[in-house]
Parts: sequence; structure tokens; C-alpha cells
Amino acid sequence: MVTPEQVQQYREEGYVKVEGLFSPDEVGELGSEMVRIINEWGQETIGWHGPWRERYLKGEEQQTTKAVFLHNPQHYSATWGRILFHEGLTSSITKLVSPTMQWHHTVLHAKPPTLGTPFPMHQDYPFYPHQYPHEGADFIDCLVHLDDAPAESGCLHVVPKSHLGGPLEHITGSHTAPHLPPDDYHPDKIETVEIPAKAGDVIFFSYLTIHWSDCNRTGDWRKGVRIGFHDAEMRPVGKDPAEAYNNTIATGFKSKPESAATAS
Ligand SMILES: O=C(O)CCC(=O)C(=O)O
Repeated sequence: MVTPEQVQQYREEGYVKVEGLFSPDEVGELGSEMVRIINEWGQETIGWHGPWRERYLKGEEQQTTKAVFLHNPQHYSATWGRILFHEGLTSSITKLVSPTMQWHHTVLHAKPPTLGTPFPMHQDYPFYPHQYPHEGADFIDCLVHLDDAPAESGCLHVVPKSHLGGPLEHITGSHTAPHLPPDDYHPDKIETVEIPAKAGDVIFFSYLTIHWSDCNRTGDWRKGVRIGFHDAEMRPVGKDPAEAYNNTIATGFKSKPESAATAS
């Protein structure tokens, strides 16, 4: 469970790893269900497209990386639906962020063996820009490890304290997924902290924390599932306060805001 020191680290550094949050039995069940989902519904791609590849990969590797990305595993497996209410996960986000947390997304980022794709430096915020809150940044990403993720497997790297700088301008467009300009933000230029992890560990990080990861060069899969939650009071910028902005509440109770229309 999350300790007060880990809460402090999350607030000050923008990330924290909690070891063994999922038991070996839980990881076994979640992992085998995920393998079945990948086999039946998954699709292999090279990962994110974009010119950033020339800066992160050499020669033919720019075109030969492998990835399986898949949204909403709970659409295929009840085991993946129940995870949103996992005691260890919900008690952790309650302590790290807020007592009432609304689920936002679940996405698999799997790096297949041999040449699993890298991810360029980015914040997660520009993936949901309409979500940036009026007050605060109470949006947390939880990277649940289904496999061991040693350094050589392309584990997560973060830039400590980068969440304190707020949202940054990213390169966006139909040709790529949002990423920071490699001329200014690249592992050769910016010091990052490498976070190797074991299956069952969860890395919690703010959606404003700059992060990236390298290729998986091992012979094993590196499957990680990112689950995003935010304080239930957060609303998309500019959304009419009288309009509902609801999704599954993972922990706590969402009270009706005073600004909302009065129910009969
Ligand atoms: O899983 C990784 O290696 C990187 C994941 C990532 O960049 C993300 O979840 O935004």
C-alpha cells in the first residue's frame, strides 16, 4: 500500500513506483486474459509514426519496431472491468490524488520481443487536451506491469519534477501522436530517471510528468497497461458546468455541483 513517503514523492517528483500492488495470482489472471485479448482482438503495428523516429532509432529499425496497442480491455474481459475497483489501486489513487476518482481510460501498451517500439518524450496531457482542469492537475496515470520490465525491455523513464512546469507545447498532427520536439527534448539532452519494474508493480505518474521509454530488446514481451483516473470534479475546459461530465466512479461518491441544474 502507498506510504506517506510515497505520497510525498508523488507530489514532489511527479511519479512513484509501488511494488507488488498486484499479487502473483492477480497478475497471472490479468496477464492470461490479456494474452487472449491480444490473440483474438489485437493488431500489431510499428507503434507511433512520425519523424521523431529518425532521432530515436537507427537505420532500418525506424520501420521495423513492433507494438500492440489496445483500448478498453474491459470490453472483452470482465477481469479487466473489475480492475477499476481493485482495492490496492483505488486506495492508492485516493491517497495520491483525491477521495473521489473518476475513471478516464484503460490502454494496453505492449512491446513484443526483439524490437518492441520506443516512445518519444511526452506528457500524457496533450492526448486529452480538453481534459485540462481549471484548477489543479489531479489526473493520474497508473502503469500496471503485467511482465517484468528490466532496463533492456524498454522500461519507463521520467523527468522528475517536470509536472511542476505545467503543460508544454507538443508536436501534433495526423502524421504522429503528440510528442515533445526532439531538438529540445531528447534522452541525449535531458536527464531522466529509469524505473525498472517487476510484474505486479505499478508506476503512478502525473499526466504532466514528462516520460519516454526505449526499445524492448529482450526475447520477452513487455506488456504494460495504463489506467487514467482524475478527480471527479475535473471537467473539460469550457464545458458548460450545467452539463454532466460523468464516467465510472472508481472510488468515493460524486456529489452534484452547486452550479449544476437542479434535479426535480
Ligand atoms: O509503457 C511505456 O513504455 C510508455 C508508456 C507511455 O509513454 C504512456 O503510457 O504514455
